[in-house]
Amino acid sequence: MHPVTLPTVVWSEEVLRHEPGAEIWVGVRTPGTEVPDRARVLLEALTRAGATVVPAAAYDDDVLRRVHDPDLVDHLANVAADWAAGGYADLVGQDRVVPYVFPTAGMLDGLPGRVASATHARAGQYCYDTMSLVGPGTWEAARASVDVALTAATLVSSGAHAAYALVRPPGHHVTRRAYGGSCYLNNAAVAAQALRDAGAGRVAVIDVDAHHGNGTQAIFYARPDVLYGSLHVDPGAGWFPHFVGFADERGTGAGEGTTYNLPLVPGTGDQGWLAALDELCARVTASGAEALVVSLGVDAAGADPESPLEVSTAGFRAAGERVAALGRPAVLVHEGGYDLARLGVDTLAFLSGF
Ligand code: SP5
Ligand code: ZN
Repeated sequence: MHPVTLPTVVWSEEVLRHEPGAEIWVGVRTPGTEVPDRARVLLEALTRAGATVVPAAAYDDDVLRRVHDPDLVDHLANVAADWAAGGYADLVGQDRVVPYVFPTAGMLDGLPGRVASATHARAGQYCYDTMSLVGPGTWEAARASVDVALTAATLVSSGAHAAYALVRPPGHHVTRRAYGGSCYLNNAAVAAQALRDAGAGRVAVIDVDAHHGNGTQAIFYARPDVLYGSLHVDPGAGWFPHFVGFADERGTGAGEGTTYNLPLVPGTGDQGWLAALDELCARVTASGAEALVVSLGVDAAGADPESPLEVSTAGFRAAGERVAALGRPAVLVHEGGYDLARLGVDTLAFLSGF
């Protein structure tokens, strides 16, 4: 047996500090799925497999505040403390930040957006669902994940062929100024921007998470220098994020033609999933991208509670091989994967294949 060379793993203990506590889904409080044990499982699996683990370095907010509206960053940095100071835990029995009203385009109907004075209303200005709760450690974990992603990007920009950012909460659902989908800051988008800043002429984001990365797509939708390609369960078949991730979304303006969506029918297994990945890889090759960011979610796994795709461990390994065959340096950024029994095995399979 050959020893497998794994990408360097970048890690911070701080990612454990986000405890969503629950998700409010169609009005019902259900157990949170994006739990700290996800990161523990991943660290354990990779350590046991002999991966080199390095600590994240601290970065300033420069890249973060270019990828996101600084107002979103400030909101996330402060809202848990505002909620605590507002006494909501005692007043309403809710110690997490949960929005209840959303100033949608339809509500405002052209009027300017105002800054709500009430903390419980302000929560809906930056969050687009009820499933992404904010608690006392959410900001610390999300911000640490950005440092992990930036450290991995620096390793790759400095000559490493690959580095794996072991992050949570995940990030690919976060747009320029709105969070949701169990995500708070867009780690993959930050990594892509950092690779561009370090000199990569073109960067391709390959998103293999079971859900469409609507946030990453939105951030780069009009940009020709960062491609976004995704395979995911068809939002048109009733799956999150429901409103975005359709095949006819192809970019706009100077970014026209640099977004590729490959929605898959529920039940798609290795064969269909890998065929879609092959199509995406061909696009990436044709684009001339010099570096890659992989949004590595493994929730396409058969038993995952959050997606109806049916990818096997062998499928994840084959996917890692295909992405490696692109021959480009890659920052691998963790996204979803909620079956704790498969999360470590499937992620290790992808990374070993790579
Ligand atoms: C990063 C990522 O994989 N985000 C996925 C977010 C999708 N969440 C959709 C949730 C749909 C309802 N799930 C019910 C879970 C009950 N706890
Ligand atoms: Zn997902």
